[in-house]
Amino acid sequence: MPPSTPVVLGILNVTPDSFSDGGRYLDPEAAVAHGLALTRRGADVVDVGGESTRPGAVAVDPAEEARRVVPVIRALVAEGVRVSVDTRRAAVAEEALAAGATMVNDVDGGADPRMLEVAADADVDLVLMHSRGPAARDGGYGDVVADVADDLRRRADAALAAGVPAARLVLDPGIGFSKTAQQSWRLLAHLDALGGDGFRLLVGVSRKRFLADVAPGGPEQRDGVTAVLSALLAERGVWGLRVHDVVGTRAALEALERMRGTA
Ligand code: PMM
Repeated sequence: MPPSTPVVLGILNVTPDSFSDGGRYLDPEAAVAHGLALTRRGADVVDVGGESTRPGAVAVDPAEEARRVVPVIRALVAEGVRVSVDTRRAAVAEEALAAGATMVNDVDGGADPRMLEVAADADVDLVLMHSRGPAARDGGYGDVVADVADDLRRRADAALAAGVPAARLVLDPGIGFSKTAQQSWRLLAHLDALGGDGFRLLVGVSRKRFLADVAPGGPEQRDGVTAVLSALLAERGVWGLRVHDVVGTRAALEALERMRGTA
């Protein structure tokens, strides 16, 4: 049987400085409108973040991060939208969950000492993303695939020990985070090495700089290759895709279904 169609997470950055949509949705009304638009276009989940992870971004105070995301999450949940909160702070995750989010997406892989406990207590899905520090830098790997697999396994073990059930865990290789373009491509080529323990995988390639190798131009010129990768990642059995252009990814997934003869 072919793998099932991945869950599509639409990206909503309520930040002044994210690399492709920074500043567009800092106003709560604009953010909610975009979250609803992402849902109409076919996002299964809207992933709301209040802190940019771009290289050189200024760290945001958790109170400010919560102030950005909580009203937006509350409004989207009231409209029936499934919301994930993209945060590395347990305090922000707690407030987001109280506002109705049902998934925590942590780009620090549960490094905040309280994060794993917060996710376990709330009994929600927890995405543990891999990173060894700043974006687009070499993280000092021996073999990037083996090292990322080991790091993720350790983070997953910590989450299991903190009481997060295996069925609630999602692992993410953190494409572009402390990885050169070449390392990001290598991880995509060897994703099977990461899903070996049976955990679900989420992958975020959308508009990232490593794609400039194959799609020259600005971030939005990378939507085409993002959609192509969405279909290829679906073929590899990836559980979730985190994207800006939901329309392109939906079209790619639909085309894949038809190629498989299942649509
Ligand atoms: N990438 C970004 C932010 N959050 N979360 C997960 N789980 N995986 C990712 O690859 C990821 C993420 C950076 O991209 P953005 O600035 O466009 O949100």
